[in-house]
Amino acid sequence: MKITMITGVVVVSLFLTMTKQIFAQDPNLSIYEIQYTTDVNGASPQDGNMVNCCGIVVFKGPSWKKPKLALYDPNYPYGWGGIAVKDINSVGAFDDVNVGDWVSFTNVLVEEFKGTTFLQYKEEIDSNLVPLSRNNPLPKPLAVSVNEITAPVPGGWNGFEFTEWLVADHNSEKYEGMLIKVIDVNVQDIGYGKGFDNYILESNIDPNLTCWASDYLNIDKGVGPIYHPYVINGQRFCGVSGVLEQYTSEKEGIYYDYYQLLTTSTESFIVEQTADFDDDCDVDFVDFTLFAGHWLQSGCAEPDWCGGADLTREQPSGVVDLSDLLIFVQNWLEGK
Ligand SMILES: [Ca+2]
Ligand SMILES: [Ca+2]
Ligand SMILES: [Ca+2]
Repeated sequence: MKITMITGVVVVSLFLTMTKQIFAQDPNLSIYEIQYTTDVNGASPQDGNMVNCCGIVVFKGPSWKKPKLALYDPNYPYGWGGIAVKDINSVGAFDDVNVGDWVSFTNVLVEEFKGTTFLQYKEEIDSNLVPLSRNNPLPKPLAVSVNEITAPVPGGWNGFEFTEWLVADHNSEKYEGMLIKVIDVNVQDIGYGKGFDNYILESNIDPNLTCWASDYLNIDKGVGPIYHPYVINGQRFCGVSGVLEQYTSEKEGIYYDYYQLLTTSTESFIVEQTADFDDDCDVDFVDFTLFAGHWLQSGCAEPDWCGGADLTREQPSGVVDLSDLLIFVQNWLEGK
């Protein structure tokens, strides 16, 4: 009896030591090392592993959804530099986390869930979160062309509807979890995807190019509506930004595998590009020439504001001066 107990204690303590060692051996990985993959379906090579990671919070999901963050590694601005994190049991792990915080996670599980690579925060595996610094500058969303995150292709037909909405390839995978932006698009149609919460954004330059977007995590949408109020058929946007998410599932014989641009707030929608004076959604030398034509002009007033060159709309000065030039410069090459 005594020997059995002693053996038991030894086994348990050995197990604890080993478990501790396993935890201690969690690799410190960058987002890139977790996300980069050559897998045809886009799955992470770290799927199922416990890791330590991570980066700057660029998005925190709305309070009415399961707590979710989007993290960004500024060392990888052009691909494989973003990842989603979920507080899977909603234990309030992200309550004190804000956009702009640089956070470090230990013991989080890498999990492919419905096509997206998540870092799962779970108390039962001793996940921990430490904010390293606050108020880090946020990256500008990376401008990608619409066909880089191309919409799924409809296939199959059961007499009523398509039974497949599948992307032709997973070339969009490198943008998963990243803050990206498409330029000069319109809402071609709404009501797509598994939850009918996707809409099609069509390029105004080439209508053959389309991608899918959704507002289901948009913090300014509110709980009730499916879409942000800006999203109506035919609405043109100079830009729509958001975090890219892959979604795969099967529901009642309909198969889905698509990438959706998840808008994050009202600011995700650029209805008019500031400092774009020729209405082509970009800010370039043409706009600069138009701006310069109004330089030092005074008496700017509604509705023309000196051809729009009096850019300080919140506190209009009535003069086109340095404060307007500053705004112009801040928007230089936007939409390019
Ligand atoms: Ca994926
Ligand atoms: Ca991934
Ligand atoms: Ca322009």
